[in-house]
Amino acid sequence: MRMIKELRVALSANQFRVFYQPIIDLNTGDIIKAEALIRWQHPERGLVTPAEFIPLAEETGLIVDIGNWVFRESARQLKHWGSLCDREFQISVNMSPIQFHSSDFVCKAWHTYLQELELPPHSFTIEITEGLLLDIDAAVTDKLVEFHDIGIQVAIDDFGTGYSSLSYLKRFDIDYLKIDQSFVRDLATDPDDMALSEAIIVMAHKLGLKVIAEGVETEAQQKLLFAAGCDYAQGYLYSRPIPAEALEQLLTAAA
Ligand code: G
Ligand code: G
Ligand code: MN
Ligand code: NA
Repeated sequence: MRMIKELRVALSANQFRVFYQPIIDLNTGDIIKAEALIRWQHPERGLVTPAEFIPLAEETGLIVDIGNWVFRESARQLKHWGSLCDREFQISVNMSPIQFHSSDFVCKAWHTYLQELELPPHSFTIEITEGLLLDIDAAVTDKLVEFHDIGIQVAIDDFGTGYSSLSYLKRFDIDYLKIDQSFVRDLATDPDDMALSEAIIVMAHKLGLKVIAEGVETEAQQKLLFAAGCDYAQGYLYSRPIPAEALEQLLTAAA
C-alpha cells in the first residue's frame, strides 16, 4: 500500500499513539507538564517515528487531521489525569507550520473541545518554530492572536536554531522559549553553549517568558541550567517519551 493511503487508514483504524515526555519544574522537581509526541503503531512495521511520516502528512495536508487528533487525544488524557492528581497538569502539542497555515485548521474547534471537557485553555500550549514567524503574514498573526484570546499558551520550539530575527518576540505574545538541545548537549564542556543558554534565559525573563531546556541528559547539565535560572527541563535524565499509562504511573507515584 502506498504510504499516503496507509496514513489515512492509520487515522481511521486508530493506529496512532500519543507518547508523553515529562517536563520538570527545576525549582521543585515536580512533573508539571508533558509534551505530546505522536507515534504510529504500524500493523507490520511496529512503532514508526514521526520523522518517518510527518513530512508526508505535511505534503498531503493530512497533518491538519493528525494534529487535531493529537490535540483531542491528549485533551481527553489530560481530563483523566486532572481527576487523578490534585495539582494542575499541562500538555504541549507540536504545531506544524503547514497545519498552522492551513485554512482547514480552525482553533475555534479546539476551544469548543476544551469547553466540552471543561479544561482550562491555559492547560494547553502549542509549540511552534521560529520559521513560522519569519514571514509576517497577517493570517499567521491572526491565528496566534486567536490562540491567545482563547487562552492557549504559545512556546517557541528549538529556540535559537531558526533564521528569524528576534523582533517577533516583541510583536507576539509568547509564553515560553524552549532552548534547543543543540545548546544543552555540551553545556558542561563548551563555554559558548553556556553563555548562549544564560543569555537566552536572561532575555526571556526580562521579556516575561519562561524557559524550558530540552535534551537534558545529565545531572551536570541540570545543575548548570538551574544555576542559570532556567525554569523547566525536559530530557532523558527524567524520562524518554512514554505511553500514557507509564506517565500516569509517574504522576500517581509522585502525588
Ligand atoms: O518524538 P520524536 O523525538 O521522535 O519527535 C521527532 C519530531 O517529530 C519532533 O521534532 C517533533 O516536534 C515532531 N512531532 C512529534 N509529534 C508531533 C505532532 O503531533 N505534530 C507535529 N506537527 N510534529 C510532531
Ligand atoms: O523538535 P521537538 O523539540 O518537538 O522534538 C523533541 C525530540 O527530542 C523528540 O524526538 C524527543 O524524543 C527528543 N528528545 C527528548 N529528550 C531528549 C534527550 O534528552 N536527548 C535527545 N537526544 N533527544 C531527546
Ligand atoms: Mn517540541
Ligand atoms: Na525542540
